[in-house]
Amino acid sequence: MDCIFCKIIAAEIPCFRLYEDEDTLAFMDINPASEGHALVIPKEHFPDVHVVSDAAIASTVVTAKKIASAINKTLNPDGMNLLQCNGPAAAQSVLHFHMHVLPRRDGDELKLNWGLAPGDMDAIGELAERIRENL
Ligand code: DGP
Repeated sequence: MDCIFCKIIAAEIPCFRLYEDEDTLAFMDINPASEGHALVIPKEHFPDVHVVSDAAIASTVVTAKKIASAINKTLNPDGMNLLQCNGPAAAQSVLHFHMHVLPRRDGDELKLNWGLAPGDMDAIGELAERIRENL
C-alpha cells in the first residue's frame, strides 16, 4: 500500500521513533508546528476517524497520553493540544489515522491548518532522544 505511515511502521523509511508497542507507534513529526510535535498512529491502516476501529483509536489515545506526558516532562510547555484531522478542509495530508501531540507556548498563535514546513532534523533527533528518556 502506498501509505507513508505504513512505510514508517515497516521501517522502509526512517523516523525519529519515540515509542512502539504491539498496536501503535509514536514518532516525531518532521514538519513540526511546534517544538516537540509528535505523531501517534495505529499500526493497522485506517484512513480516518470515520473508519478507524474502536480498538485502534483506543490504543492510539492511550499511547498519545503516554507521549504527551513524556513531552511535558521534557519540554515543560505552557499547554498541549491532542489533535486529529480528517479530510481536506481539516488539512489532513496523510490518509493514515493519526493523532498530533502538540506542545504549546503562551502566545505562539498556532492556528488550525498550520501548513507544512520542514523542521531542523538535527534538533528533532536530539529532542526525540530527550523525550524517550522521559517515557
Ligand atoms: P495531517 O496534516 O493531520 O495529515 O498530518 C500529517 C503530519 O505528518 C504532518 O504534520 C506532517 C507529517 N509527516 C508527513 N510526512 C512525514 C514523514 O515522512 N515523516 C514524519 N515523521 N512525519 C511526516
